[in-house]
Amino acid sequence: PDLNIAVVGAGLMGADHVIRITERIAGARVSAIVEPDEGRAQAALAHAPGAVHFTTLDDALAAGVVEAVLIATPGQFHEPVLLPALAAGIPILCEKPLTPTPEASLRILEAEQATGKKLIQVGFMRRFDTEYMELRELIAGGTAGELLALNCAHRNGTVPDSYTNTMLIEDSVVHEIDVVRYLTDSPIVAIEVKHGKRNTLSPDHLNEPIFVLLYTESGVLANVEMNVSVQFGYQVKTEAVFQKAIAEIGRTTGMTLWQDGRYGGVENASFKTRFAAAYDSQIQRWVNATKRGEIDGPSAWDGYLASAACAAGVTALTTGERVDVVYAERPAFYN
Ligand code: ISE
Repeated sequence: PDLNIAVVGAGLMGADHVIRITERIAGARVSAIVEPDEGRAQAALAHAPGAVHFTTLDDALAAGVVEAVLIATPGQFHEPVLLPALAAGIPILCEKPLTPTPEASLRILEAEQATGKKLIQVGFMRRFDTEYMELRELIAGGTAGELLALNCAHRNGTVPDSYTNTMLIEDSVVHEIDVVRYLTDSPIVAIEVKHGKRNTLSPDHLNEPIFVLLYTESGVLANVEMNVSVQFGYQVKTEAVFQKAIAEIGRTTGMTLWQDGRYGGVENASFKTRFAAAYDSQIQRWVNATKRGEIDGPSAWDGYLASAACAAGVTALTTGERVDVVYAERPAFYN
């Protein structure tokens, strides 16, 4: 029987996951849409046959129609949804960030440990992108020599008005914070942020692009260009510098057309298309794992580590100094 999933938050990402689960994921269906905004809820319901609309997760849980939860609200609203979902003891796929602050993430870790089971998987979907996986294997395999540095570019065409400066770190660079650790298998020990020349096409309240240095324990340094007003489209690329080689992932793919003295192709407009295959694989593997009572991807502990690094990143954003990351000790539960 299909796993009955409540999708909480039917904004950009939630609405995309509803379509994904209905059209592409095997062994699962959307049974509930939890969304306070009526218009968004109705739009999502059109892609979720048989699903019921609720305004809170508690109502959906009380109705007995939920076996798993996919949380896609903005990050600051994750904790109030995670806690009742944990209390209900059901599997959770939580979009990144787990929570914006490490203090909130630690509360989530406590609540998860109290259930006795790893119920939370965090939506760091880049770990399911085939090129990131290939690069990780190349690094671990050693055939290119030692990895020395990573040059990362993370570019959004535009961002909504609700996007703030701290979200440059907590909502966007959080992806590199997780994936650099995943690629290098080494924790991030310090972060430094520099501001570039401000893009006057940015919303007035934003000061970007920024350049973020992620120092890993292994000595590998990652440089991230974080740019959210670059207008032309959405692009996430990485160049890996090895002792004996250079590897590049994230090049725009698709048809190249030569015509009228020009050549080119179509760039992604959003993460929804750029990472579509990664999201599909992430959700399918999560659904399959729930049936074994497991998770199959980054855990709440990974989410906490990213939040702790983000806290240092937010300090670095305002001071321009190199800031050390402080981590709590890992509970045996997460070994
Ligand atoms: C957004 O929330 C995402 O998660 C995207 O993957 C990221 O590229 C974007 O910068 C974030 O705002």
